Amino acid sequence: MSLIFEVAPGGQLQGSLRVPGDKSISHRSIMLGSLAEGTTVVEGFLEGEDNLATLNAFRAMGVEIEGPDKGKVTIHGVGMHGLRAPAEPVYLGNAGTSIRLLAGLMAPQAFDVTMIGDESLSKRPMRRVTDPLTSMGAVLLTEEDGSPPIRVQGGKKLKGMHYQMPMASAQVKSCILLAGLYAEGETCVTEPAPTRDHTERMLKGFGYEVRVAGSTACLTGGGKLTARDIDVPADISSATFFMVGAAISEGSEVILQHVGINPTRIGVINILRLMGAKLSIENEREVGGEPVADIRVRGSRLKGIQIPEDQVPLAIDEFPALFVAAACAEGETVLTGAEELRVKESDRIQVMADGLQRLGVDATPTPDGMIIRGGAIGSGTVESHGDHRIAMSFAMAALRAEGPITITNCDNVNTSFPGFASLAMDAGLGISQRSG
Ligand code: SPQ
Repeated sequence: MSLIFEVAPGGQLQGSLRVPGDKSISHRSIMLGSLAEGTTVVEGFLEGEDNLATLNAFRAMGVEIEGPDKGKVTIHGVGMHGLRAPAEPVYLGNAGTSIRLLAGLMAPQAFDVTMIGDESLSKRPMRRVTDPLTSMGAVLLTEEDGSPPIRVQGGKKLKGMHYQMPMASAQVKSCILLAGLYAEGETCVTEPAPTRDHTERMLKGFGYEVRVAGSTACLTGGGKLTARDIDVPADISSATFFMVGAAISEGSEVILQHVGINPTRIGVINILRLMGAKLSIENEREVGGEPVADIRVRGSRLKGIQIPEDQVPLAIDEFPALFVAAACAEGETVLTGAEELRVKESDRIQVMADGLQRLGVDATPTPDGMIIRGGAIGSGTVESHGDHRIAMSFAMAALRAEGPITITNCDNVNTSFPGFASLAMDAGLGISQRSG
């Protein structure tokens, strides 16, 4: 039995909404809070399954963590060397961020750890982190094809290095920097394009010196983290479903409250604006080292565009929803330079192309992107392949569909957006859930 979304066609989105906390920042708050000296209180923590997996991993390594209770988590940090060997393999569910960042943190520990995940995580590539960690002196074993489990052998001394990342990945960058906290000397990571910088910002917030110059971030191992309180903004990746939903449906108007608008995450805003969306950023402010704003979106006629490649890493998780926007736009939208989409929770190029075609949309997958010609969206059943972002994107497509859309295998929406269906229903989406 799995969760199925049934979404009635048409309608509008209205209202002032607050989507749950940022998934990337919530993961990092548990990791750094656990290793800090002192007590870290986190507000706005995302109580999604991915973040709970991270939280449980640190509990299993001896960290006392209270909550979550309505987004509040209190972490009693154990210091850089206070973690204890977990009694069992650490289960990280669907969370790519968790396993990859933890690989960096586990590699220098004194004990062995095995990290496992669900069916989707067990297929995702880990060499992107195990190869550079091995160069630093770590010993990590994966399956022959580089997929999890990751078995980390403890007791290794790491040496700092300068790593030139072959792909734009915040997870790889963060993994190496976190390992660098324990390494001898300096660890630097140079990225080929800007990626989300929550790790660097949060490390600085915990009092750790991170030197950023251009595309390179460096730190020196052997320091300590000092506890501090964290206010997690609403996740722009979750807000995206409502931004796209409002933009594609005439008469809609939504305000997304308190959304994180870190410049390394705002590709979706830039791309929707290029497509002609009526979108304004209001009440900009800074909360705990991260920029935050309210985002107002009104329904409008969108036009197809060539998506600038420099926006790709800044909108990497937003493409399933942006493909739906492209299907509703006038003319052709072309995405290139986004081959990373093929190694997410699902192959997001193929799975979105299959679903859109199923609904009668002219969508052609390419090795590194997609070509979509906007037009009518039909009706039918689409398979989410257990990918939360695919499920929520097709739910929003129903706003412009000619008939109902059924989406199968939606349980994993809870990994990043618990309460999605009820918030969407309150905003006006004709969504219901059943198991089948
Ligand atoms: O954690 P996970 O499963 O990898 O989650 C995803 C998502 O869609 O929620 C990717 F599938 O987000 C990643 C994102 O794509 C979260 C992330 C981070 O917090 O550092 C970075 C991005 O991944 P990458 O591989 O580009 O570094």
